[in-house]
Amino acid sequence: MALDRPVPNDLSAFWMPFTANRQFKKAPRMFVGADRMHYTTADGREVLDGTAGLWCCNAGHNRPRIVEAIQKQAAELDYAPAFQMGHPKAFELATKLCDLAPEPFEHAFFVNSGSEAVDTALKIAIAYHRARGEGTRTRLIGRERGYHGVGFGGISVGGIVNNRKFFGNLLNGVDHLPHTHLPENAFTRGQPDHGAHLADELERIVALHGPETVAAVIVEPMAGSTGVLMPPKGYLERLREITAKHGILLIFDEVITGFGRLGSSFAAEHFGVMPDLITCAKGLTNGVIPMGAVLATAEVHDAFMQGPEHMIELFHGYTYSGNPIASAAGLATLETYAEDGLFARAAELAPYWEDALHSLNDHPHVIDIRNMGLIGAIELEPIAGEPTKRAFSAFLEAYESNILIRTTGDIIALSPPLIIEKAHIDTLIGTLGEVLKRTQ
Ligand code: PXG
Repeated sequence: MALDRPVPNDLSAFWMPFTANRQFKKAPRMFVGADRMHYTTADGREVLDGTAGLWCCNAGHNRPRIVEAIQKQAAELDYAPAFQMGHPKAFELATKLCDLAPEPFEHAFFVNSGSEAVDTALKIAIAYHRARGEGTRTRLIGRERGYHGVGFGGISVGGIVNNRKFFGNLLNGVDHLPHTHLPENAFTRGQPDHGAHLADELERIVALHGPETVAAVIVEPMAGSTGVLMPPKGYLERLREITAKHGILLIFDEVITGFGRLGSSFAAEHFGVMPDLITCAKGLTNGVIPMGAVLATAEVHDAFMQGPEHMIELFHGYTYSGNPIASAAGLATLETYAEDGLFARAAELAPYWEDALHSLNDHPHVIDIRNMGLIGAIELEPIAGEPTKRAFSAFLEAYESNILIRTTGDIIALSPPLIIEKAHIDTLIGTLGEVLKRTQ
């Protein structure tokens, strides 16, 4: 079906994010429509979405409830000032979000992206200690290979080298735990057996600086962008134990793992480990309108609620925090998840997904396959001296074969909308298998 939508012939003005601009503009890959599990390309092909956009369209595309909510809200109240004023839907969404989140999370601070959620959480952590009279706790600890967006806070605690090395000195007072990618865990289904001991490095870092200087530890409970690394069994529990022992806040960055990806509302619930702050975004509005949130426990929130009542308690916020149209999209998204039972559906489909993925274990260049919930990763042996090239070729070949996959380094990451059917899984994995056979 050729769509009657012109594609501009001058692509030079748009400086594209995280994209090989010159390569793209020579051979553009344009989406012009989307519905449920498929994108429509400018040349009229239907492409099966193996990545939920960028890990965000968990309910699939063009969901009527969300579309209508946005249209209605735009006509009813387009924008309301975010500071010292309110509108009902932001409060309603905060309540629904906290109801959905595990029990200790009672408050939501709205932002517009995962990056903003991370910087907000880091600031809340530092200000929390200060509010409690522990102003020496300013140090932040992230992890090698961690991805926490692209703000200066996020890249400072993050551990992806290319996202850091071009940008100067970053925040000071930041340390990193070792990453958890161990070769002995290759081809593990679900959580790997080896690696809980890597959390003990936290003791060493804390001892080096003194616990009274450490504000927070931030990790992705399941590391997504670096190529999908599951937490080793016992690892998150150990991080929680050590942080609690030393009065350090634990932040789970759930920008990817929130909203059903692992078969539960949040990874905190899935793993049964409760942090003090959770960051989320993406699936909060099904990716349709930019929005994120930091979820806080009553203990963290209440530490700020002191001093004269006319005083602002936290000097932080964004023009678009809790934007009415984003709030309407968020509410409609949470309703869609509930109505379709999508989190339970992800859990139910996970074993089928796992078997399908691991059926690729004998394909050329495959050196590891990992999975959990409706997430999967296939790691390829890099071409000697040309890292990332093999996976990127597979990505281009996959796109030509009508499936959308995502690559990072030489790892293929898959994270389909949670509405995926078994037949779609067969097509996605079957086509990917053919692509791998053709990839040099
Ligand atoms: N934290 C985590 C854990 C993320 O995965 C962010 C923060 C930043 O979110 P924003 O909304 O500022 O982009 C992310 C974003 C990929 C991919 O293919 C992952 C992200 C974004 C784009 C691509 O792995 N994660």
